[in-house]
Amino acid sequence: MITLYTWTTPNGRKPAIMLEELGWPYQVRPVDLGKNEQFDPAFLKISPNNKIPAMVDDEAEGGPLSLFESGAILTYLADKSGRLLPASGRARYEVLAWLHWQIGNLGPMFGQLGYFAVRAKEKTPPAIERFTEEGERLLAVMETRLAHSAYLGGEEYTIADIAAYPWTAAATDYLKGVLGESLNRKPALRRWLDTVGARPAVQRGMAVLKS
Ligand SMILES: N[C@@H](CCC(=O)N[C@@H](CS)C(=O)NCC(=O)O)C(=O)O
Repeated sequence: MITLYTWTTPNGRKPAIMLEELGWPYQVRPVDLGKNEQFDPAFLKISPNNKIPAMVDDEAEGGPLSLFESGAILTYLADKSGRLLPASGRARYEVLAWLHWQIGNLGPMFGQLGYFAVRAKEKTPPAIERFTEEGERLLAVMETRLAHSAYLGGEEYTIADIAAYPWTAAATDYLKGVLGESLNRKPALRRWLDTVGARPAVQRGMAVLKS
């Protein structure tokens, strides 16, 4: 059995979407970030960086495997299933490049933008400006890529799309006030959002822990 430790945030959605795509049974353990449960010592043993998502696979080769970092979890599940990531060659590295682009860019920048523009009680204009500019730049990077490629990692839907979807969808929702206009001027990106968002597994993964 796979246990997914997660919460209702974009990073937490990624492995839920992947597990829904695979159709594998898994149990969800909520880690309520609002109650600081990510700092619980028991959770720290699974996720030493105090962040969700994390995952334990009791049936991993060689014994139970505990993993943190969404990129590692997605890669592991893709390799274990043989799906949504080419097994070798150039196509694999192209997908991994876009997966790592999401982990190192889209997630952290949108996360900071969400904090400064939406969640922070005290507003800091230079920080909002800096992360809005960076957020718009990243949306433009996606638009350029998707104008020439059906999906982020290439012509097939892969874990690179799963990683980027929950964060990009935030620009239509939680971050709409700061990024919505910029997103509306990006037809290739809107087409990708509609295509990926129409997948039943994506809809189920996005709904995990939503009451
Ligand atoms: N690079 C990590 C980022 C994980 C992350 O930032 N998770 C956030 C939720 S979206 C979190 O757990 N925040 C809790 C905290 O910062 O205390 C990944 O991709 O898994």
